[in-house]
Amino acid sequence: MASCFEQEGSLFNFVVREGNGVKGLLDLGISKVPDQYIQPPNERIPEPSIDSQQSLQHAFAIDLSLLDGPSHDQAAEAIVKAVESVGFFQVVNHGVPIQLLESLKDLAHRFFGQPAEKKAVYLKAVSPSPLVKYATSFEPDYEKSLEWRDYLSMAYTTDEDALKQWPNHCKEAALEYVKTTRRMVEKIMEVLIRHLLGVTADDEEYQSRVVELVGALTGTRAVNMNFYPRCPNPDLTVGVGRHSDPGTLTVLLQDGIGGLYVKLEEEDEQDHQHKDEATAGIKQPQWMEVPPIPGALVVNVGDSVQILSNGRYKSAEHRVRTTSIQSRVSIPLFTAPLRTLKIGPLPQLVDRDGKARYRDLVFQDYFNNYFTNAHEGKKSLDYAKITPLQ
Ligand SMILES: O=C(O)CCC(=O)C(=O)O
Repeated sequence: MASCFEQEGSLFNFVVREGNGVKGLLDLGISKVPDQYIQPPNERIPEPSIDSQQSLQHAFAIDLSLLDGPSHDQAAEAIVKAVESVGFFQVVNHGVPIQLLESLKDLAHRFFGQPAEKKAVYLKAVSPSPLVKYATSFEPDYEKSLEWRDYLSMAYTTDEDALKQWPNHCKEAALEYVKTTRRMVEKIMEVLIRHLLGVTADDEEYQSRVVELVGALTGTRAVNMNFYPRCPNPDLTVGVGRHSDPGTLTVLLQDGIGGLYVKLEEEDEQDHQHKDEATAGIKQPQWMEVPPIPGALVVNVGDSVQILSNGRYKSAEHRVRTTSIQSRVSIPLFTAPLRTLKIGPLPQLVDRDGKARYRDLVFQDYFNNYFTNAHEGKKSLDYAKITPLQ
């Protein structure tokens, strides 16, 4: 196998430019990952230890249907607490049909199981639609080591565009996913915004403002299908490197393989007042596996929400470990602010906190900066951070 890629850049061309992806590499019968996939030691993900304490704490899922009944306040409090501490939680009774979730996972396997030439038609340089992109790793041109993942990205504009331009074999299910997740995303964001403004669900004066803000913050949507082929060296590689998402909320469907990790944030002087017992007193970064729960969806908060909340809410830093046993799929639905929206800390919070921790910026600029860097934890937020004068 090694002889296939002796020439400088030939592996990169094979995997990235010609669209064979990691799947194509594995199909060559490799028994060891090529050097280009070996991560520096500090980025490697150790084999999971049974740290029952931490995974148990977050192994439960919030019943989202409770938001519509007499237990609204308890469910809302659980959401706020999760977002103030780690920036992620899982939900059940979310309103997205379980059958749809099952079929999305099947369709992802079917898409990536196709010969490379069928997938390569969606490589960015040749894709028949600006809405559809098939790729590998994250941003290979900016990365020192490649990530062990192939993916398909489908940006949503209108139902009509989706049905015309998204790949035939998954367009209907992916569109249904966009539609059926919409209400749950709005409900969660309404809870988060009301809490920031200190208003209740029956406060009619604020209701239309909250709805309008949530609409603008979730106005951009995209569905991805991630494929992590089984990997001969999970100890040396990453499926996805440490990162937070740039947008608002991500809803993620994962299969039963496991491997998604969320970081419990390090202790940060500025953040003391917003800690809860889940993360209080933690000095070193610790990672917790997000256990697959059948029928549940994972929700995580993106950088835009951390900015808007002046740091009260945390965007979740997460990463994915590879596995040698079976290929894994996940299907995230990304929601983000409208590209033209100016985002910045809510003025009420700046008044309350006495200072803004982030500057106001147009979301498109944040997005462009995000996608011209390799994954590097929450460094993406530096673009918006106001650094105190020394
Ligand atoms: O596959 C996962 O569990 C996470 C995927 C992810 O972080 C991403 O697509 O940005």
